[in-house]
Amino acid sequence: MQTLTPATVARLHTFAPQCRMELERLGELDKTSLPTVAVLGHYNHGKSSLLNALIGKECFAVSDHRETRQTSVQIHHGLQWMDTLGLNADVAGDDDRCAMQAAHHQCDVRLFVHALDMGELDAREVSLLRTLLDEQSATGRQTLLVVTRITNRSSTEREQMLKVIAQQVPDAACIAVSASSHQRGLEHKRPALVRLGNLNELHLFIRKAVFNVDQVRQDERRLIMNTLAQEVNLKMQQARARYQRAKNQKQAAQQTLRDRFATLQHRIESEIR
Ligand SMILES: Nc1nc2c(ncn2[C@@H]2O[C@H](COP(=O)(O)OP(=O)(O)OP(=O)(O)O)[C@@H](O)[C@H]2O)c(=O)[nH]1
Ligand SMILES: [Mg+2]
Repeated sequence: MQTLTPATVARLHTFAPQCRMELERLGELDKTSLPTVAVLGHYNHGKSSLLNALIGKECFAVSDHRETRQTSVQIHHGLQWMDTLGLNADVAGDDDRCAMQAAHHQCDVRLFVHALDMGELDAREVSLLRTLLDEQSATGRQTLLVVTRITNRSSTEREQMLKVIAQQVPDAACIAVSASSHQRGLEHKRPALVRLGNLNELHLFIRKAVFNVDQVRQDERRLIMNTLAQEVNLKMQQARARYQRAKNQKQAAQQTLRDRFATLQHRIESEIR
């Protein structure tokens, strides 16, 4: 597979700064890393709890207030599990940019986490999900909406709210889970509680998505290389057009000078005669 040298990448950053996102993603794709599954979403919605339940170990800190302050990665079961900073907590700061950068550049499967007891998705969540789903259509990189904390509501309320959410993002695949029911069910050996947690369905989704990661990465790489090639071609065409214009102007100026010289020569000759 053709890879770009660091010098070429540096030149492309200067030559086509609008392709910064593509170049950064390409840098990640060129590192042959394990498939990466990331959680993303508003702060305190249960992202870290969900990862702990998926891994089966308390690897990420959980609390009932804003907790995760930096992107962190744990390797388990042959995958990289990435916890990101909660969105909307640090409006003036850099948290949202860091979380979105991680989601865009560093991971293969995105789990967009929303707590059911917070009601329907807000406008920001809808907009972020749409961005990720549009990107999924273009590249094949998977995004799943994971609605968590489902047992904090009655089953009727739960069904109603899930319907509303499905209408907000009709094209999103969605799985409803309860990380805490899953964990408590395992702790107290209660299979029905584990089933209510519904983590098995989520594991299945992740397994399928990860199975396709190599192919998706190759397709994504090809897509980015095509975009870069198109950008370089466009810049070359623009440079050629500028060169041609400058050449034409130079020829026109030379012709004007030649004409003036001929007129002057003619006048001098007639004055001498
Ligand atoms: N009832 C219930 N509570 C949950 C569940 N998942 C998480 N919680 C609680 O929700 C709160 C937030 O959980 P975290 O996992 O720390 O949330 P987070 O999204 O990682 O938060 P930040 O790191 O601040 O972005 C904690 O009090 C958890 O115990 C769940 O499935 N059910
Ligand atoms: Mg967290």
